[in-house]
Amino acid sequence: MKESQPSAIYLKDYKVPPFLIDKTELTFDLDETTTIVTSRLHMRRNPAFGKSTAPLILDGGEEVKLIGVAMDDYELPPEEYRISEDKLIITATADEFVLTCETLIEPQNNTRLEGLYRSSSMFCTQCEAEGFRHITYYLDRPDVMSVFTTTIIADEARYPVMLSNGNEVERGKTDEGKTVVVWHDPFPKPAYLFALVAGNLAVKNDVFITQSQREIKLQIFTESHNIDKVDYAMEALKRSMRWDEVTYGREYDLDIFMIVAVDDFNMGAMENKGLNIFNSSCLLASPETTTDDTYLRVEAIVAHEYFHNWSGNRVTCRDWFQLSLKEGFTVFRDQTFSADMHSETVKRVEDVSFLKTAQFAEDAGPMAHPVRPASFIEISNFYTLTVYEKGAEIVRMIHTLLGAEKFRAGSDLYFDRHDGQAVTCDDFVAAMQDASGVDLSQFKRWYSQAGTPVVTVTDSYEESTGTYRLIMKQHTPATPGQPTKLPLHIPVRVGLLSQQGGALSAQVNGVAAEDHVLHLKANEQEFVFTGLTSRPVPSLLRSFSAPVKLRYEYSAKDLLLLLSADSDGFNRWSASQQLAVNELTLLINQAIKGDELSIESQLIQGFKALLSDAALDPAMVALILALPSQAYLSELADPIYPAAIKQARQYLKAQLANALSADFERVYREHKIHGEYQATAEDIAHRSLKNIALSYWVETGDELAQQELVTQFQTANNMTDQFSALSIAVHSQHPKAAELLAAFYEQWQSEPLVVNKWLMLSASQEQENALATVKGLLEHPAFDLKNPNKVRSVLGGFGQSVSGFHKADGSGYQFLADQIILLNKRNPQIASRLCTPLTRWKKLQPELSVKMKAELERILAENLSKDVYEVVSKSLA
Ligand code: B3K
Ligand code: ZN
Repeated sequence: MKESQPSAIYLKDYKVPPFLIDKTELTFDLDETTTIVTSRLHMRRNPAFGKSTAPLILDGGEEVKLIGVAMDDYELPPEEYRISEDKLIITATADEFVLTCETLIEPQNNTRLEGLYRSSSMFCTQCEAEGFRHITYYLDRPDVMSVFTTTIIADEARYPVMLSNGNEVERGKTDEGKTVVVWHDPFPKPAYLFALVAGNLAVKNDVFITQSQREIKLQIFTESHNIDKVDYAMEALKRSMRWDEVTYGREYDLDIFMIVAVDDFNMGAMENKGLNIFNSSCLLASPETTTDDTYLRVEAIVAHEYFHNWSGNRVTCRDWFQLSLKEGFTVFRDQTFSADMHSETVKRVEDVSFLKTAQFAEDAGPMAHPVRPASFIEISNFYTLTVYEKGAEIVRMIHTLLGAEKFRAGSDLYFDRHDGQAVTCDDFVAAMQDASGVDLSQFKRWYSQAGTPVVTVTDSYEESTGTYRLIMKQHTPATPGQPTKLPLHIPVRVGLLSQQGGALSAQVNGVAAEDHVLHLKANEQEFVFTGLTSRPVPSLLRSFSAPVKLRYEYSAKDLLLLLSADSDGFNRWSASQQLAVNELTLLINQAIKGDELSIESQLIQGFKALLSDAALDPAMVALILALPSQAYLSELADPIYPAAIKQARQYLKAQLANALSADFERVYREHKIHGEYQATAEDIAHRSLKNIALSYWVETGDELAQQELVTQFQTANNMTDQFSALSIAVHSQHPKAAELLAAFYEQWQSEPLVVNKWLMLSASQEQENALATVKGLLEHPAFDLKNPNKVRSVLGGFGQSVSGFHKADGSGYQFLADQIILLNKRNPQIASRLCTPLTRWKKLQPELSVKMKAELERILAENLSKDVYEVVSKSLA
């Protein structure tokens, strides 16, 4: 452990910056080992700070070497400044001055992948949240917005492409024959949106004509061997640009928009102004190498980063506590975009399923925090599902409360009022409220209260008056630092069905409708429906109108009715999940007791009807057929018995497969697509149903099914079908699983993104020697500790292997802890992310819980980065 532990910073301590930087002029003399950065910062004291003689304190990184510093061209002697840890402190300054700093950095040795670093043979940057300070000394905070001019000097032969934000304004040569390129970005921006790329890159060009008839040059850059895989991303970009014009009235502002793909990247992508940088796994796509899921992910991330140009760049965050201002809103925007491009219901089911699995688990764990956190030690740890996904749910609820038209008026007001500013979540809500006249004062608590609210519903029906009553109670459990909670304003969308499944119109407060948004604001509240003639079945929380856990005692009969007849597609899925969860819970309890598993599954009847109804959307059928995941069942369980959950899922799947074997075989055959691969909603839907049907059919052990799987693997014309066949083989203990895994690697070894999928699948296998397998993968030529995608594939895959990760002797946890300790110094952000599975220790069955806790304690005894320290210490608190 370190002598002094890193300390937290608090939202309540926010102060405006004492200095502003109107203009930032940067020169990079690029070199792999030593790059010289010269900055000229046009600074002045901030009038909003009040009169002050406060010293100038610039943020830096411990590895940034200061060569010299001058104020208005007066070279400061060492006694006029000091460097304390990672800050450059200049005591005496004028009210307005130009500060020149010359610094030296070593991109080659930058393994954190923050600041300026090398990926393959190129230079690239990542500055959000606090990466810019690893390039040069600066006021590295989002409320300091500056106009950047960037000069790049490099050897043209190796770096013919040299890019930064904005427009290229000059190109020339130095006396030594190096190339000099100057970029100017007219839009003031915080340093976190700065970007630089240099490399020998291929480019795909295109154009987009905006709604006001401006021509925008579009460019996607990759290493040359990947340039044939960017067409889909380019089309997705154009669709996003058009959609933002139509849906939000937002037009692109610069004359050029560039995207660059890099292989070594800590996360998915980054919205730098005019120069987005992408993890190649989130940009490249081709039918042979990319699955349907990844196609959709590429489209969504291209859209997300593009949408940030308004929600993030033109209007940015005042401080990092407000991160959800841009992320929650932008996730909501990309979710709606994808829904518009494909199927609204399918998209909603996928998003909610993810939220309920992963964000709910975060909310129930030691890192639980509000969407607008009140404090943090390391901001990189707060790029969380809570800030992103729950943040998007908050914006969605505002949309529900205001209705589409007023929501648009609110977003127009927000963008107009705050263009060019760095603002807060309160400013966002104020714009929504001012434009709509809807009171959001209680609603705002969603930003500051952590934890998932539980809404418990009971009902009664009065035959004589045809009156139906719903009584709703809300309760938000305690979370770290927040023992008690206030009631939230929760929009609960409700419809009523007759016992035959027909939609009923009923009156609430004098308004008759088939669908009502109820405003739950008190801890307990009654809602009265009138005008009924018989007892209805309630369809509650339609479209998942609020991110809460809903408790209502549905009978299996009610759930089957909702599954077959609800007009709300989301709740049909939800009913099937609830049925499955109820049955799996019984089975899990049998498994924990060591009893023989047995159940009369009601799902058989429900699934049979689905499989025979040709009118249904195959994508929805596929989603309903997918049993609740190991991760979701773990979130619901307390304590978690991983092996019992796995056993219960396998048992139920086999029961369903055996009972409906002929239906699965038929559906598998009916949904085969003949012809060329297309990533359209329709084809994706057929493939998803076909492949889940295959997974059930294979589960029966039928030899014909096993043969079909091998044929699909060998003859598929697309990665979705080939990889589905392989995954099913691996997870169903198919006799040829090992052979197919080897063949797959052999076929795709020269495609790193496909190899990553292979690494993940190999690491996730359920087998006696799972731990030995994963250790072997770390030694495999395809593995590379420097590449975050590969680390995530192997260690993320391993986390899914119950027999490997949750090995009874704790050796799986020990292995993960070893990897975290190894990466802690090299790449703190990645190391910190890897801690997530260990943060669940308190909920694990007792024998495993102590072993997991011991590994966290072992990590805490190391000399830790802020990133890892924060997660591990909070987990043990
Ligand atoms: N804004 C970036 C995320 C940056 C993460 C920094 N640790 C990508 C995005 O959300 O669009
Ligand atoms: Zn984002």
